[in-house]
Amino acid sequence: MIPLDESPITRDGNALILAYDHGLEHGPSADFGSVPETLDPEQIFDIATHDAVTSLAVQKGVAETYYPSYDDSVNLLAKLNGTSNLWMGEPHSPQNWTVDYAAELGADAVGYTVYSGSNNEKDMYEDFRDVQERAHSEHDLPVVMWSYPRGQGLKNDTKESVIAYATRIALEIGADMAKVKYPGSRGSMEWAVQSGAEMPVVMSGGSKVSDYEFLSSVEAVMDAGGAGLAVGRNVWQRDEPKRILDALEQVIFEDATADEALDE
Ligand code: FBP
Repeated sequence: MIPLDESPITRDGNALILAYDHGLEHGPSADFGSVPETLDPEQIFDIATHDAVTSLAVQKGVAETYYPSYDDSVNLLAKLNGTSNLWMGEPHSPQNWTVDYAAELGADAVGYTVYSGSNNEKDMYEDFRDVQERAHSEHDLPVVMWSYPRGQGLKNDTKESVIAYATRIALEIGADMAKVKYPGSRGSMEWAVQSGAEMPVVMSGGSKVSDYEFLSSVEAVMDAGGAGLAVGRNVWQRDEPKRILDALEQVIFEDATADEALDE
C-alpha cells in the first residue's frame, strides 16, 4: 500500500475532497435547484481543477462520462456505493461499481459509506471488507470511509461519543481516512481524531451556511488535529466557489484562521 501521505489525494498530509454525489443521494431538486448550473457535472469538474482540491468524489456514471477530459487536472475519488433518498428502509448503501472498474477508469482512491448501527450493518461491513481488501492488495488504492453511524437505534448521529465511535470503527475495519459529521465543537472533534489514532479524519461539509460559520468549523477541525474536509454544497452552491476555495486552501494547508482567510 502506498502511504496516504504519498497519495495525490493528500497534500502535506491534508485533504480537500470536493463531493458531488448529491444527484444520487439527495436528488436534483434538493441540492441543485438553487444554483441550476450545478446540474452540469462539467461545471463541478471545472471547480475541482482549483489547486486547493485534492480529489473529486463522484459516482460511476459521472466519472465515466466526464473524468476522461479531466484526468490530468483532477484526482478521482471513486465513490463506490450510494443510495437514493427514495429508499425508505433502514439505512443501506448498495455498491454501484467495483474497485477494479474504478481502477480501470483511473481512480486515485475509492470512497465507501458505512452506516454502523443500521440493521444492514452486517451486509455493509462485508461489502466494505471486499472493497478494502481489493483496493489495498490489487490496486494500492487508499480507501476513504464515509463513516456515518445511523439507524433506528441512533437518536443523535452527531454527538461526541457517536462521532468518536465513527472514526474508531473506520480505523478498526481498515479505512485509510474517515470522513465524519462535525460533532459541534473543537473539543469533540479532538476526541474523534484521537479515537482514530494515526488515521486521518476529515469533516463532512453539511448544508450551506455563511462563509464565516463554515470556515470557523473548518478552522476548529484543523485545530483539533483533523486532516481537512470533504465538502459539496458549501462550495458549489456558492456564487463564487473559487473565493471559498481560496479561503479553504489557507485554512487547511496554510494554517490560517477563518478571519485571516476571509480578510484576503
Ligand atoms: P456536503 O458537503 O454537501 O454535506 O456533502 C458531503 C456528503 O457526504 C456527500 O458526499 C453526500 O452526498 C452527502 O454529504 C450525504 O449526506 P447525508 O447522508 O447526510 O444526506
